[in-house]
Amino acid sequence: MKKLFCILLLPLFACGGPEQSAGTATETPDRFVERINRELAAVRMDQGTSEWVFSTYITHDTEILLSLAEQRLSAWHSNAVAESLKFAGQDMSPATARALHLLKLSTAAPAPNDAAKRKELAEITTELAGMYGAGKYCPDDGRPCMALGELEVILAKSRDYDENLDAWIGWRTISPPMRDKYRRFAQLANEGANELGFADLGEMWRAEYDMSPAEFEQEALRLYNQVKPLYDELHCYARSSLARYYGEDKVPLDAPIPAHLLGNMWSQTWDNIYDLLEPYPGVGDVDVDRTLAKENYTPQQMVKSAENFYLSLGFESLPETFWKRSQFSKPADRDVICHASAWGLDGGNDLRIKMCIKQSYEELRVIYHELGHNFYQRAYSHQPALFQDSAHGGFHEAIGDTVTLSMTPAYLKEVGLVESAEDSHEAIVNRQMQRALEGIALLPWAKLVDEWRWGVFSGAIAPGDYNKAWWELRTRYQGVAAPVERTEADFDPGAKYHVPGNTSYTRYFLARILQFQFQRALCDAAGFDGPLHACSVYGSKEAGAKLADMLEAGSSQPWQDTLEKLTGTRQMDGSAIIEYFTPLMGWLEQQNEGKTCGW
Ligand code: X8Z
Ligand code: ZN
Repeated sequence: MKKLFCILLLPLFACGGPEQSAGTATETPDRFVERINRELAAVRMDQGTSEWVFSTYITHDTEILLSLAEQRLSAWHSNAVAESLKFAGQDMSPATARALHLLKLSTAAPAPNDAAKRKELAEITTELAGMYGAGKYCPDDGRPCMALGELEVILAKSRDYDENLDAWIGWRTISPPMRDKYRRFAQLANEGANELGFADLGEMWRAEYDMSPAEFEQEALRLYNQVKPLYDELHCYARSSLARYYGEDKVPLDAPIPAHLLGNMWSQTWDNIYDLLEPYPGVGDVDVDRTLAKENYTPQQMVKSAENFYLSLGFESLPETFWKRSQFSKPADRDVICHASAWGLDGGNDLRIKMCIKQSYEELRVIYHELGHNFYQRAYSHQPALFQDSAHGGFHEAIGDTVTLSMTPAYLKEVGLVESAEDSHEAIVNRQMQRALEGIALLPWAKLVDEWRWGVFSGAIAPGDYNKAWWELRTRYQGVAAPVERTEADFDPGAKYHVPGNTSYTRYFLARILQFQFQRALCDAAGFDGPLHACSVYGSKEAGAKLADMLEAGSSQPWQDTLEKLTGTRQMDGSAIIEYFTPLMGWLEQQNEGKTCGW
């Protein structure tokens, strides 16, 4: 299946599943789609449960079991698509035509219709996912090996240039062995995409937006140009603050920022270095970490806090099985894929999250994010299997992100996560800075990850230039630079989950724009009257009903229809994010006046 919510989903299911029956010569398009929906539910169980076991217990054997399930899935998919071709040009309802279109797109790694290649592709994708999940940095100076979680803590908390550098370089020792496998993966998946009628896998990924792939590429660029001024201001301010702290020899004022100093392994979010960038030191209480530590929140309590938010909107409690089957903590005795994900197994009846929760505000927000996926999965569970998905990938990612916008100081105080909810201008600017370091910092990164993959899949980026092209994009978009020389002996894209995990990334870029549009609409529904940044829809049944309405549609209609129903517009649009950050932007422009910005 298509990779949705950070779930390593590959092609569909298998030949010979229990529910599978051959089509008849007289089968109508409607009947065919009904049958495919039935089969799909069964094949998803097979693949999904195998993937869950693998992801929560990475071993040689679970890797084999997952790879076999992926092969069954892709065989089923190839077969189903081939069968669907007999209806080409026939009269059918728009819903049936849409279902056939979605069937074709329902895999993130289409396998060629050939048993040996299917096997090779499934083995490579499973192996890559396992390499990332089990990846560790083992220093050669006698220190113990470190997993990603530990290295991330160093980057988040250490303010020592060299200590950060060691963690940053260390994590990237896991990915060079992925390079050749990734090259072969691209070859095989491209061949699969060709068989489905696409020029390459990138074009296939861009075909899921109810517009042509070329139009979508332009659309993404249009949106990026709309929000880029926000990032440029933030970058300028962050660079000068870092230069003050580390010295201009380490952080030159006219060059990209060294990538290991922004508090995050990929420089994708910068809120961990808020302490270095706080506009008005000590004003307002934004320190949720302190409360979590003081009250020693358990992972379960953190998840409950997130669930409570959704319940306040009128959603039903998560099922008992969610609490029994989810993985909240990193098991001590085995390798798992810690990267957070939300699962809607059994057609959305068996909801779970898989995380290695740490006691921090950052992680609390990830939990709110993941539950957004789960509530979406449950809301569309009544749809036929081919429509059990979000309106487009960005919608799935945007639900929990929208909810986090309601985590205003007033909300955090109400639920006891901060002590005071000051709303002076200074406190607002501080609070907005914290949010921008998360939401605005992500924008260029979220744009570039797939630009790199689109280039790889189309051949515009040759295997011999994988790393060079990666760093060109990172510098062009993010204005960051590798702190040490990188060469083609490295494979830095592989050190980010979504590349070996083959999850498309444009969804996060779109979500970061949509979440503000959604929030504006929900705040209107809640009857909120005030600046967007101050709105929390916590407790609003009206906002909840509007949200639920959108979620229930799943992917049954073009996303433009779904967006219009919630927001009144058919276009994704950056004006809400710009409106939201107005106070901070005014402040940043003042701070940056007279500075040399850009890189
Ligand atoms: O992968 C995720 C989620 C899982 S769907 C935790 N995100 C991206 C990332 O971590 O790189 C959320 C924001 C961006
Ligand atoms: Zn997500």
